[in-house]
Amino acid sequence: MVTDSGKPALDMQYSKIETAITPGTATPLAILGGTPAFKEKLHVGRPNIGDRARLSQRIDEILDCRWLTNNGPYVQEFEKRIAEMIGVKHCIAMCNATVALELAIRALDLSGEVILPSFTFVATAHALQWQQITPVFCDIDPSTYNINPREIEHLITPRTSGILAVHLWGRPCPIAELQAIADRHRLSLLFDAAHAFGCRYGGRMLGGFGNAEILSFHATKFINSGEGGAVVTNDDELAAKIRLMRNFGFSDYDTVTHIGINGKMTELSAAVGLTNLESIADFTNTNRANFEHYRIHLAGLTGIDLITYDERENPNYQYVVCRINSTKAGLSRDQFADLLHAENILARRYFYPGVHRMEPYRSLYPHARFLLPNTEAVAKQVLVLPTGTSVTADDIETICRIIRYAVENCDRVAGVLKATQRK
Ligand code: T4K
Repeated sequence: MVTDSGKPALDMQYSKIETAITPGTATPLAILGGTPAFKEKLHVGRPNIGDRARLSQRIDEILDCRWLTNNGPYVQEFEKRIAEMIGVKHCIAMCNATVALELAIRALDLSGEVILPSFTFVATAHALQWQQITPVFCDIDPSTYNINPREIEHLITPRTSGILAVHLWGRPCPIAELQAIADRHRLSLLFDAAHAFGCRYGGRMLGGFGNAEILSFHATKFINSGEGGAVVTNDDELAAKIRLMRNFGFSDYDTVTHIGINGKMTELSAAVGLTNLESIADFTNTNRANFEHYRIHLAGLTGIDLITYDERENPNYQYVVCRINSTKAGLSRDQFADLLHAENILARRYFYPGVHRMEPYRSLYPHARFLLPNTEAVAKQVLVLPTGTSVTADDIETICRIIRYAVENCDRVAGVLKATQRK
C-alpha cells in the first residue's frame, strides 16, 4: 500500500515513531526503520594490516627461494623477534594458538584435571578436553574478569595436574598468587596469553611467566599472522619437546624421537606476522586513541562502564569492552547488541555464555553453572565494541551517539525492541 505522498505506509509508520522518539537528532535508529548508521558492517576483530609494500617484498622473497614452510627463515626470524621482545629464551611459532595450547599441555604431561576459567574463548577448554583432560571451571573475580585465585584451592583434588589461566582482554592475571598456589600444590602453571601480546605484569612482559605462555596471532588479534600462535617459555627442555612435537616428532630427516603432529607456521604467515610486528607502535597508538574516544564519548552514561586498562601494564587495548548494568541503563546487554547490529555495528558478546554452557561441557558438567556466579553474571553484561586500525574516530562518535541516544530514550527504545528481543 502506498500513501498520498508516494511513501509506503510502513515507512510512514516508522518515521512517525522516529520523529516521536528522536526529536532534533540526526540519528534515526535503524531498529525503528531508519537507515543503518553504517553501510558496511563494522566488525570487532577486523585485522590490523602493516606495511603492504614490505609484505609484498617478503612474499616475493619467499616465492623466489621456494621455501614455504617447515621452520623456514621467516618463521625463525619471527620467533627470534618475539623472544627478544618478550625477553624469553624460547618462542616456538605454530599454526594457531589452539594447537600451541594443546602441545604445551601435552608437553607438560598434564592429565586428570586442570583448573581454568570458564569466562574465556572456548579454545582454552577444548585444548584440554581434546586430550581427555577434565577442565575444572573456576569462577572469575568480578572486578578483574580474570580467574579468582581465592576460588582455586578448594577445586584442587589428587587428580589436578595444572592451572591454565587466561589474561583476559590483555589484562594480566594475578600471576604471583597463581604461582604461589601452583608451587604449594606442585602444579604446572600455563597462561593463555592469546589477548595479551605486548602487555606487562610487574614491569615484565607477559610471556615469561609460569611454565609457558601461549600467544595467538589469529587475524582478529592485535598482531596477526593470518592464522598463527606460539608457545613462549624459559624452559629449555619443554621448548625442545614442543619443537619436536610441532613437526611430527622428527629430530632428523628420517628419525622420529617423539609423538607429534603438524603444528608448523608457514613462511607466508611468518611474513605477515613480521610485517605487522613492525607496526606494533602504530597499532597500539591507534587502539589507545580509539579507547580514549570511546571513553570520552561514553562518559557520564548511566549503566555503561568501559573496562579500563592500567598504563603501567602496557595494554594493547585490542578489546573495547562495555559492562552494561541493565537496571541503570534501562536496556539489557542483548538489547544493546540487537540495536547496534541493526546499525551494522557488529558488537560481540565475548565470552557469552561462558564455556561451561557450551557443548560438550554443558552436558558433561551440568552442575558447573551453580559454582560460577560471577561468570554467569558477567557473561550477560559485557559487550565488545569495534576498534583497531579500520575504525575511525568518526565511527566511534557515531557508535557512542547511538548508545547515548538509546540510554537517554531507554523506555521508548525498549518498547520497540521487546518484540525482537533475544530469548
Ligand atoms: N585462547 C583465547 C583466550 C582466545 O581468545 C583464542 C581465540 C584462542 C585461545 C585460540 O586462538 P587461535 O587458535 O584462534 O589462534 C574469534 C577468533 O577466531 C579467535 O581467534 C579469538 N580467540 C576469538 C576471541 O575471536 P570468533 O568465533 O568470534 O571469530 P569470527 O570469525 O566471528 O571473527 C570475529 C570478527 O572478526 C568477525 O566479526 C569478522 C572479523 N574478521 C574475522 C576474520 C577472520 C575480519 O574482519 N577478518 C577476518 O579475516 O572467534
